[in-house]
Amino acid sequence: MMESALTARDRVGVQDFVLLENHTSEVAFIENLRKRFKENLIYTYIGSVLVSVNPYKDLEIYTKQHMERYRGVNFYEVSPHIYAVSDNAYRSMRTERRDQCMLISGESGAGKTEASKKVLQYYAVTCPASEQVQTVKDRLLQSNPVLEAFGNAKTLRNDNSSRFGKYMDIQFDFRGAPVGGHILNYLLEKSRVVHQSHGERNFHIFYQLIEGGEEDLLRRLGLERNTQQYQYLVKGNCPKVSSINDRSDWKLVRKALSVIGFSDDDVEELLNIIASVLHLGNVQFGGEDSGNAYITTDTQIKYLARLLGVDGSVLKEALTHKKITAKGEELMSPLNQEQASSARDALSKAIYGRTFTWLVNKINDSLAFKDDSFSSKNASVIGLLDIYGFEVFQNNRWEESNCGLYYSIALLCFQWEPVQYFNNKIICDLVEEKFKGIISILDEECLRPGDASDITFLEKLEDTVGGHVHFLSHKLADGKTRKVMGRDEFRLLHYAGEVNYSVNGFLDKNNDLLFRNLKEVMCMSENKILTQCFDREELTDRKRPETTATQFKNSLAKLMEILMSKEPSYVRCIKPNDAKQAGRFDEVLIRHQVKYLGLMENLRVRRAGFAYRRRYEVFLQRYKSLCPDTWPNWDGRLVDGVSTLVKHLGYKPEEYKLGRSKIFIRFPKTLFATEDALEVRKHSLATKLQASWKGYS
Ligand code: AD9
Ligand code: MG
Repeated sequence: MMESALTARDRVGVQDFVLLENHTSEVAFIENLRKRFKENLIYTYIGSVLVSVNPYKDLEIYTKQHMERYRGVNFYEVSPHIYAVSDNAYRSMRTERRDQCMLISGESGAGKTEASKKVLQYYAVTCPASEQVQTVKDRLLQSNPVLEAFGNAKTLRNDNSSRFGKYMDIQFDFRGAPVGGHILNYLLEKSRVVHQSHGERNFHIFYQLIEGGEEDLLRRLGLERNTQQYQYLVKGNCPKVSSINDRSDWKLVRKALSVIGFSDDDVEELLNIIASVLHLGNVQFGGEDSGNAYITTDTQIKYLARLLGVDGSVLKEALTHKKITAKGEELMSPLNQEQASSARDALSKAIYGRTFTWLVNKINDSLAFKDDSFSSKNASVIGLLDIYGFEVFQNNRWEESNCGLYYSIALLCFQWEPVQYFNNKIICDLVEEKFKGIISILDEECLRPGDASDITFLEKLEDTVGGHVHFLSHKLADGKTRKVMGRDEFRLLHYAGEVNYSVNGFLDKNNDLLFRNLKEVMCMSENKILTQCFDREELTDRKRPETTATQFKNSLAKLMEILMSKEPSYVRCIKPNDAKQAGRFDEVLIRHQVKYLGLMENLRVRRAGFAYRRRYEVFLQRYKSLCPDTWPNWDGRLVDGVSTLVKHLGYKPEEYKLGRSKIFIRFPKTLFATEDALEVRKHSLATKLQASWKGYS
């Protein structure tokens, strides 16, 4: 009898790592993941933390029936699932009246975005609905394809990689119905608009429009149905992706835009902008003998003038000159070819980036809470955090790398969860501390006239934070050189591991330069979206706008505040292989992720002190069949029932404690034995049942 329970565990592993016999062994940890992965059991708990391994195939585990199975059921009564975590957060929100947040982490392609979509779908299906609520649910769901079209792209690691960070609040009313939502977006990877690495693509929307756009639409926009005609789409040499159907995605996105409440006018203006970016990319420059740039592609300017609603000749001049002030007079100083190309690219990035922010705002308007009888202040909230994935193995170049310094600051500063954030406080201070932190040194160098460069920035860093135990560069304290490090890089020792940063391009990227005269042209645009994106105030404001790093630091601080006010649940996503293939479990890759997701630490924390805690009713419900006094029902106080039950099971006093509403079990071994007993009982019942059935037949 005992053997059959053990055999099952041998085959499918344990569903909670806390139950692993050898809990300090990484090998045992990974072995358990492997067993489960092989059986298509992609979810496993570490206590209440959900670990998820991307199956890279459709498992039939997200049906309506599955949702029903998890609805209102306690965590441990069912097998691990993202729905169980979703339901648990929902119930805590309802019963304890505490706002919740779900922090989803993992490297690029590990399944964070898919997980957050599953959570949203779960609430959309299982939460109560009225007609009005249905509209909100539809809009919440449809915001995804739109944001993904404009903010996701095919990268080497993920065919649908999120190139922006996203935090989404779902607001619920007192009946527990979703009545609104709000999205915060972070750091769209704008550089992708003008350049893609080999094997990668620009944002999906460009391909969708060209492949799926109706004939007359393309004609109006002056576009050809051939992505290879556009400079901004050929850099990665990757027009088609086998897992993506741009044409049918176009239809989905078009429909989603309508559901969210975009008018035909909005859509038209939006597509005018998308097409303009493609035309801008095709604007080419020639060089006069003097070296000054001139535009060789007038057709593009014609389209741009019409689509953006600007004066063609003003645009032409702005693309080839920069306005300077000399002795109180404004002069147009000509740019050379290279400068003109970067001015053009800066404009494309600014247009796309700001339009993306407009899009998020517009979606927020449509998700905003509209019930007069109930204010959003009274709403309960579940927040979903899905920030794009990271890579710790590579050298991190600013923004260009998979994550960039931006992301790494995020990695530095909150390490995905508030608890670890505090542990990581030292590094946070290193980056943030007002006067000598890395960001303020960077800002200072950006503002300093004269010879400021990426290298002087690094030197300043060495002078000010060089002695910090979490900071390394090629310079050693005694003036000697650390040979293993380049002269243009520094290294930070994060909680998750060491990360090298190359300083090349830091200053430029931080300035995010868009020449003033190009801004002026955009402020004159008649495109209704762009008039909202480029505010004339910006031109009059003499104050220097905040640098990108500072902006990010501030928005991150705000996010931290939001997260800290909520009760967190954690989902840790693991990518099983780099080939995006089903059934492949690459141990080296997985071991890395177990390390930098801090899973062994999670497990250790979980097992320290009382490893296992359960509410009385849950514990009793699950194990009552193991004791004749509590089976089939216990009539008395719950605490007495639990006490009777554990005494019957032979728990020793030092093995457990009875709290106010929960039982705390010190050693997983104890629980392990109880689980086994349950398994054995189930097995013997099944055998008996089978025997009695045989008797009937
Ligand atoms: V990135 O940091 O945005 O580059 P994510 O978001 O972690 O990354 P994503 O959710 O986009 O990864 O998942 C990548 C791909 O894995 C998806 O497009 C699916 O093809 C596949 N995937 C992920 N999760 C599941 C799942 N639960 N079931 C089936 C999945 N396939
Ligand atoms: Mg993603």
